[in-house]
Amino acid sequence: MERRRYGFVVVANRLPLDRITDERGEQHWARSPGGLVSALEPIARSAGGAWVGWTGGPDDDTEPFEADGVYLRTVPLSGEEVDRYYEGQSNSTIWPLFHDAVEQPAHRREWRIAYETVNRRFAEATAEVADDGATVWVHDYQLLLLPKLLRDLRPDLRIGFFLHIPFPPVELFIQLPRRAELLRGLLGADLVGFQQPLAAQNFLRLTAQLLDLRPHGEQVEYQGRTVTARAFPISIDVSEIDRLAADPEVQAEASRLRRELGGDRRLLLGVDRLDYTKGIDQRIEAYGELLADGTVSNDEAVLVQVATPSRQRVAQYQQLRERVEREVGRINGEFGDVGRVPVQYLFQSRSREELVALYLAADVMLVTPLRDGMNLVAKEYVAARRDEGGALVLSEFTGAADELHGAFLVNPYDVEELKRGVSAALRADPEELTDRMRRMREQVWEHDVDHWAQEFLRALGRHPLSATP
Ligand code: ADQ
Repeated sequence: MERRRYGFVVVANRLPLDRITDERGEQHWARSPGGLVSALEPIARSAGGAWVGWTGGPDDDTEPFEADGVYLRTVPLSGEEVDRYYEGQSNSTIWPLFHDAVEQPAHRREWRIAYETVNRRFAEATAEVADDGATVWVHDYQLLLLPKLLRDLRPDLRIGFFLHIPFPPVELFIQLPRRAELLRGLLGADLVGFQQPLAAQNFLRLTAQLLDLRPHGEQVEYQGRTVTARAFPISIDVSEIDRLAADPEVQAEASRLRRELGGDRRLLLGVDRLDYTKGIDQRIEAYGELLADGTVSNDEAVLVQVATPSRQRVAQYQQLRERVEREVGRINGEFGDVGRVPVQYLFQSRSREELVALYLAADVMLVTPLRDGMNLVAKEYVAARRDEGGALVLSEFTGAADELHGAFLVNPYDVEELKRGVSAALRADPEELTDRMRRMREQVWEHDVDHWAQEFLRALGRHPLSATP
C-alpha cells in the first residue's frame, strides 16, 4: 500500500495530543494546552501536514492516526529509552547545562547512546512521511541531532529547527561530551532559530571554535550549504488569553479568589512548572525576608505560588520540591495566623480559566527564573490584564526581559534586589503601573505566537533549497 506523504511536517518530542482518561475510565485524546500547539496545529492542518512525536507513555504502540486533519506519526519509546533519552540525556544533561548549569549536569554514556538512537528513529519516521522538497520544522533540545540525521536521509528537504530553551555560552557548551557532534546535528538545518540574539551568537561562535567555520553575520557556510542562525522570540496566543480574561465567569472567579484570600490583602502570584531554573525557592526565601524585616506583613499581603508537578522521577526535582515545601512550612509557621497564612502553595496544575482568574486577581506577578529561554507566564499575565492593572516583577535572565520593558527587572540571584523589586512593585503609584502595563500590552499584542510562527516559516521559505533531490 502506498503511504501518503506530506508537504509540511512538525517534529517534536511530544505529539500535540494528550491521552486523557475520563470518569468512566475510557481513554481518549485531547489537544495539549499551550501556545506552541495552538500556533502550529492550525498551520499543520491548513497545509494538510503531519506531526511526528511521542505519545508520552513508555512502550506505547499506538499506530499513527489522523486527528483534526493532521496526520500524527507516533514514535514509540521503550521504558528504558524514556529513562535514558528523555529523563537522562535530555533532562539531566542538556537541560541543566543549557540553563547555565544552575544544577549540576550529569553525563552518562548510555544516555548519550539512547539519545542518538531515539533521534535516529525520529529522523527515519520523518523521512518516511515528508514529501519531496517538504518543509520540516523540528523543535527543541530533545532533538538536537535530528536535523543532520534527517538531511543524510533526505537532502531534498527544507529543514528548520527552533530551540525553546537558552543556548549556552561557549565555555559551558564545550563541557559536553561529543559536543562537535551536537553542533553538526544542528547544522543539518537550513535555519536555526533561538529565543534571543545572544543565543544565536553563541551558536555561531561555537561553529568557529569547534569546527573551524567562518561565520559572517548571522550565516555560516557548512558543507556547501548556508545555515542561518537568528532569534525568533516566541509568544502566546494573545486572543485566547484575552477572551478568557473577558469571560464573566473567569472574572467572577477572580473576585472570589481575592475575597477568599483575604479581601484587602495585596496578592502576589507565582505560576511555574516546579523546575529549579524558575527560581521558586529564591523567590519564596526573599518573601520570607520581607516578612521578617517588616517590609510586608501577613495582614497586608499574601503570596500564592502555583507549581505544576514536573519531571518527578528526576532526583533534582524531588529535592527542589522538598526545599520549597520546607521553606513554605517554615514561613507559614513563623509568620502565619490561624486561618491566614502568608504563603499559599499549590503543587498542582490548573486549567487555563483558573490561571487567567489568578492573573486577574494578582496585584504583583513574580516571574523570577535564574534562566529561562522566554517565559510565557510573563506574557500571559500581561495579555490577561485588559484593565491595565497589576505589576510584573521579571528576572533579567529570561528571554521575555528583552521585550517587556515595563516590568520591574531584577537579578534573582541578588536577594536584596529581588526584595527591592517586589516592594517597588507593591508601592508604585497606580499611574506609573498603568503606564508600564500599557507599554507591555502593546508589545504582546503586536507579537503573538502566530506572528512568531509566520516569521520563522517565512525566513525558512526564503532559504534556497540546498540540494537537488
Ligand atoms: P516552560 O519551561 O514550560 O517552557 P513557560 O514558558 O513559562 O515555561 O511555559 C509554561 C506554560 O505552562 C505556560 O503556558 C503556563 O501557563 C503553563 N503553566 C505553568 N504553570 C502552570 C500550572 N500550575 N497550571 C497550568 N498551567 C501552567 C519552555 C521554555 C520557556 C519557553 C517555552 C516556549 O523553558 O523558556 O518560553 O518553552 O518556548
